[in-house]
Amino acid sequence: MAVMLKKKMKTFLIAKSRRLRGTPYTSRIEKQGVTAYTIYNHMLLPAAFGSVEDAYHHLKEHVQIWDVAAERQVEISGKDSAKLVQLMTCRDLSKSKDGRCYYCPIIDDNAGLINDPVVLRLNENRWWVSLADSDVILFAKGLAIGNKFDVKISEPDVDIMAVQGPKSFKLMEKVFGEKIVNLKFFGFDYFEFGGDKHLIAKSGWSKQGGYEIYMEHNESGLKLYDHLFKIGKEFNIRPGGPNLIERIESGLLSHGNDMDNGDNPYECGFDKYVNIDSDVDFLGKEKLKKIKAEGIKKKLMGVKIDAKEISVNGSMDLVDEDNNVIGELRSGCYNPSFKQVIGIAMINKPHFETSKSFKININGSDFDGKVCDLPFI
Ligand code: THG
Repeated sequence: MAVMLKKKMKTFLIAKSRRLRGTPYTSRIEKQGVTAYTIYNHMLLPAAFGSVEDAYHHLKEHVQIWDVAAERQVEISGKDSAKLVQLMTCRDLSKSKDGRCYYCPIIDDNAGLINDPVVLRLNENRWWVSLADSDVILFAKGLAIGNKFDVKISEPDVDIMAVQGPKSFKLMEKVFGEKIVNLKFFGFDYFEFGGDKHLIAKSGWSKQGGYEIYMEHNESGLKLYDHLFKIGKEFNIRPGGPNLIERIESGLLSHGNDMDNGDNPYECGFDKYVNIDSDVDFLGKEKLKKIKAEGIKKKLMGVKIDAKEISVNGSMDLVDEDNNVIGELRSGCYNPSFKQVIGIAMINKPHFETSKSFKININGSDFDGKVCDLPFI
């Protein structure tokens, strides 16, 4: 995942190949100074343009454009498309509306998380599932084949650029007028630029506000990318990417880091996206009822650690005063506003209560920490 690249840390080049795809924006961001990539859905995702801490302060004050083309779409269309999308998620989509986005845990028959995408209802018979990092297209195809559903499943050429930060509203208003400011959170509509209509949603993987432009027309879309940088100078615009510091303090979860197929939605605090009492049919429903009745045995919580730096790659044990493991740290970084390390950890029962203290070993030394609620702010 995104890391703070310290001088003392060894760094390595990424060997690009056909299997590890660039995006339509790659040549641009490489001119604009990208310094680190992570891999997401077999694609390059910018993780840093220099200091992640500088980018954090900038994101909270100004506006950034992010190449998040790695958030791939699975398009599901056809007569049974609504049935298939519903089968994959525990969120009740029976009252969903065209032009709306829905954050939807995708789970398997054992209620293990497979992904946590944003689902866009283009219309009743055409959906985009905007993915975190796992191969949902294969899961969807398997389910469609097994159930003999009448659907088409594809990965369309859609490459999202996100416009994030408090000044994103003024910037986008300059291009698209007042209508775009009035878009509801998680609503989307089509906006004209360069002779094409572009799907734009009020959404994004930060809590600083902004939009996501689902680019389908590369010629006008890349003109829009360049145009935003040109007219964005007065808003101190910069290229960026999902910011590790900001997304942790905002409690935005990262599939594969904070949770994976070994965790269920209740353990991840997704209760409001679980509808076991509705009559819709989805995988894992019976299992979820059982989990609900029995209660969860671990829970994602926030942690605050009295340390000035950490690099989480893998899981790190959290132990109590008797050296018993009480949970594992899954993401974490130094936060300059909290002036300590904050992170996201899976805490075992019965320890998942706020203020529970623990110790963690970082580079050979023990540090004190406390469990807290998510989000941090
Ligand atoms: N945008 C789009 N696709 C994506 C992401 C995105 N795919 C990958 C990844 N991000 C999926 N994960 C998330 C996690 C959180 C949110 C969106 C996608 C999010 N959550 C809000 C929150 O938690 O407050 C709102 C949730 C809600 O409305 O219920 O935005 O960012 N296109």
